[in-house]
Order: sequence, then C-alpha cells, then structure tokens
Amino acid sequence: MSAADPAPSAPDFDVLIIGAGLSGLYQLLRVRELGMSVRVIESGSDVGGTWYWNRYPGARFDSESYTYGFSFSKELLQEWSWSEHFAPQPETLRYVQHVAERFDLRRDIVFERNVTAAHWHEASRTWQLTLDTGERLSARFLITAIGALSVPTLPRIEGVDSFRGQSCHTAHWPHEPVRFEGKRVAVIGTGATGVQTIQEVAKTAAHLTVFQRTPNWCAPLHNRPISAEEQQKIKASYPEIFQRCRESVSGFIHTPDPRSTKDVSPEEREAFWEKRYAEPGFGIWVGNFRDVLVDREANALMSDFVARKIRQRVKDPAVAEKLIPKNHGFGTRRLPLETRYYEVYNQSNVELVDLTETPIERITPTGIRTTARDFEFDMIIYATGFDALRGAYDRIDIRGTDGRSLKDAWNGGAQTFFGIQNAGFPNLLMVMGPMCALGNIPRSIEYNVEWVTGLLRHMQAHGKTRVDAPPASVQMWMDVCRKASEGLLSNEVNSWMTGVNLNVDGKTTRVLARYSGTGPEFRARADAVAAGGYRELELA
Ligand code: NA7
Repeated sequence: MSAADPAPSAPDFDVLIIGAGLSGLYQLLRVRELGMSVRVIESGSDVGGTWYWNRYPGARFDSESYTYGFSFSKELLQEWSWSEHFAPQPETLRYVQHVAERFDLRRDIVFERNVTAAHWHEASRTWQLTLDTGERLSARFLITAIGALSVPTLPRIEGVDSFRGQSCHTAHWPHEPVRFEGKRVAVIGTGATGVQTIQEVAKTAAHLTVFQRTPNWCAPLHNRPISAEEQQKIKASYPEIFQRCRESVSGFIHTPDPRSTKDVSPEEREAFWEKRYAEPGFGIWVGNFRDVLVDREANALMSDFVARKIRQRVKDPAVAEKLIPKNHGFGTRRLPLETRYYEVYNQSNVELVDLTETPIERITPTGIRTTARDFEFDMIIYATGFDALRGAYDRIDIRGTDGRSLKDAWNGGAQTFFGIQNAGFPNLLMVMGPMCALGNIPRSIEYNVEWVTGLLRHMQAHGKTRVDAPPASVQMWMDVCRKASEGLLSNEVNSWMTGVNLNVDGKTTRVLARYSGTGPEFRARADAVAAGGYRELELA
C-alpha cells in the first residue's frame, strides 16, 4: 500500500510494535496499561530477540546478570534467581520467556512475520504496514523495537555459498545442539562474539582455525556461580544496584575512577590495573582512570599493560604479537570479555591465521583459501558482526510524509531526536533507535520505553493524534551527540560504534553513529523535554 492509497477509516490497532525482544515486550506491557489496542510483530518463532537468535556456543552476558534483568517489577526481581554472575544465553532466553508468560504477553504477539514496508498515511494519521506474508496492518502509532545489533552480516568473500560443509553466522545459530568433537572448525571474526565462540569451540573441536583480521583488546570476565548467600544479598539490594546503574556513565555498576593516570605513581597505577584485571566485568573498561579513553598517553600506558598480560598468557611470542592490537588503543572498540581466551592459543588443536599477512582469497567447497594455502573444514562459523545501529531500519521500506524514505533521510548518517523520533516521520517512535544512549542495554530500554509511554499518555490526555520532530529539534540533539563525542579516542577507530561495517555498501567510512555522552545526561535532557510538555515536538 502506498501513502496515496485510501486507508481504512479506523486503524486496526492503536499501536503496532515491531520486535518481541526486551524492548518490544516491555513496550507491549506499558502500552496495554494505557488501555490502547496493540499488536507485536516478531520475525522469530518466539520471544527473546538477541537472546532468541544468538545461540552460539559460549554466548553470555558481559553485564552482571543482576544489573541486566528488568527492574520495573519487584516481584519479578524476587522470584527470578540468576545462576551465574554473567548468565549464559539459554538462561537469559528462559528469563525472557518467563517474563512473557508472567505478564501474559504472547497473546498480543504474532510470530514468524517480517515487516517489509511501513508507510505513513497523512489523511488518516496512520501507519500502514505490509508483512512478508502479504498481510496488511494499520495503526495510529508505530513503535520499532528492532534492536541495535540485530542484522547479522556475512563477509563479502567470494564463494561463501559454495561451502559444502556446515556453515552459519553466530546470530543464526541452529536451534538443535551442534557438536564439535572430531570436527575441523573455522571461526572468522574476533569481536566480542568471536572471542566467546572461540574459547568454547576450542574445548572440544578436533581442530580449530581462527581467522583474525583485527585483534581486539580483551580482558578477563571472571565469571562464577552465584552462591545462595550472594543470591540473598543481591535480592535484598536491588534498589541500590539499580540506583548505582542509574548514576553510572553507561548503566553498568562500574564507575570511572575520579583520578587520571598521571595523578598516581607508576607503582600505584600498576597496582590499580592489576586489581581491575583481576575483577569481574567491565570495570577495567568503564571503571578505569578517567583519562584512559580520551588521553593518548594514558591510553598507551593502559594498552601496554594489557599487551604485557597477553605476552604472559600466550606461550608462543609470535602468536602473542599477532593477538596484540596495533591499530587502536585499549577500550576504543567494544571490549570483549573472555575466559581463558588467550590460553586457547597454547592448545595444540588451535591455530591462528593472521589475515593481514595472508588474506582470505575465497571460500571453497571444502574450506577456505588464503593467499598462503588451502584449509579444509567440516564447519565454518561466521562471527562477522552486524549491520549495527541503523541496519534493522534500512531493511524496512519506511516512508514518512510525502513518501520520503527513512533510509534516504539518513543518507550520510542517522539523524534523530534522542534516538526516538525523526523529522517527517510522524507517530514513528523508536525504542533504542540510532543516537539513543546504549551502555547496559536493558537499563536504556526501560528508560526509553517509559519515555515513549509518557509521550503517548500525554497525547491521550490532550487529545492529540500526531507527533513529529521538527528538523530544528533533531538538529539540537545531533549537536548534543556531536559535542559528547569530542575527544573520544574511539571515534578515531573503525568499529560498529563509528558506523563502519566493511561488508555493507555505504557503511565503510566512519560517521557520527551513536550518542556517546553519559546516561544521566541523556535522561536529564529527555526528562526536561517531557517535563516541559514536549515543546520540542510538534503535537497535533
Ligand atoms: P564485531 O565486533 O563487529 O566483530 C566482527 C568481527 O568479524 C571482527 O573481528 C571483524 O574484523 C570480523 N570480520 C568481519 N568481516 C570480515 C571479513 N570479511 N574477513 C575477516 N574478518 C571479518 O561483531 P560481534 O558480533 O563480535 O560483536 C557485536 C556486538 O554484539 C558486540 O559489541 C556486543 O555488544 C554484542 P575487523 O575488526 O572488521 O577487522
């Protein structure tokens, strides 16, 4: 249906939500509370989003489990017991399924359907959606809960389809268990996903070959089971835990050390980093000296500390050198957390191929050909990442006023109002859209969903049926994002955080791709918009 076609006088639903991951489920719950009719459209066969799709071996949280779950229900918090400090994917999927059951969410969700087009119809003030099944649905409001890392990308290497053995992307992992015993396995990619996969597959594969293009700085996760005593303590202190997350820079329980690297002696610095390296979670990344991610000298010292750790842990000095990043500093890309990752390269069944020395020429029917030799495999695992941040939007033909496409509007980089609205796309509300606060994702999701819900409540109360973001408001938010990104060393590095994916046309150069300010600042600004009656938006 195009914007010019006649639309039904009353839309099918007040709200359509795309996606039944954490964002979509929580948004569904809140929309229901407003008494609005709602339907969720989900491409998987069940709820879970990220935790439904990413079933690869070793997939787990890098956030402390008890900081990751929903915080909105005291009862839910008390009845759910995480088994490990950093829970594995099957447990998280069970958690999301539990949430869906507990709040009776599935009855408003349709599964195994993809939205292919969403067109705004001005006369009726509705969104008209087309699904891959041919179904059409309309709604006053369209809420996208389609994820920031939900579109997996395969490498652009010749012959990917020609391999005769088993092959898959980590985010499209089979639902049946995959065993590696007796198999020759290849993993391409060494980001956060590749690292988790490699350390798990290496345990049982007959032979594992890792194809690394860019090494990443990794640090130990230090996962362990949660004891009964710890469980009690966690459940008793949820208000404080979430308060800490609210106050921290990016929603984790870790906060930066107020000192800079130069404030302390080399001995103190070393002792501090040893302590952080021995502690669980992201403390070494987001709880480091305050200058490590912005000051070149401080960053070089930190990088040198981690490089020494890698050299200590990897027996073969030549392999250790290949695993030490040379083109970016510590923490300037998303830090993979690991469990005996570096020790994997001391195993006789594991081989590291440095693609900067011997690039892949093609995938063959029996394996992988580099410029140096032919490798034979039974299985190839692609841990090659995602068309991140705006990728899920680019796949849907989204058209706003005058039939203008969102993909075109974002040409040169997504431009949004708090990651929630766009100019010229009325009643399209994005949860975790481009330029929203990321960090510990569920903490941001809860805030964004509540903000969107507050806007809908305000519109209900004032009899408004149309909301749009004027270009000046989008500009205001983009200026905030630009300012927040100034001086960050991560902006000088290619990664999904700077909008780069070499496997996707038009995304091979760095852009301002995300809001990199603090969570508290994001919320203070967004709260001010709500408290001021949404003056920055056009309500009609
Ligand atoms: P990432 O962090 O984007 O990592 C993808 C990896 O795949 C990375 O090592 C890439 O190397 C590698 N890659 C991609 N294409 C190729 C080709 N063509 N040849 C060789 N290697 C390639 O994705 P992840 O899934 O690990 O993590 C994404 C986020 O999900 C993560 O930050 C968490 O928040 C969860 P490159 O670095 O581009 O040289």
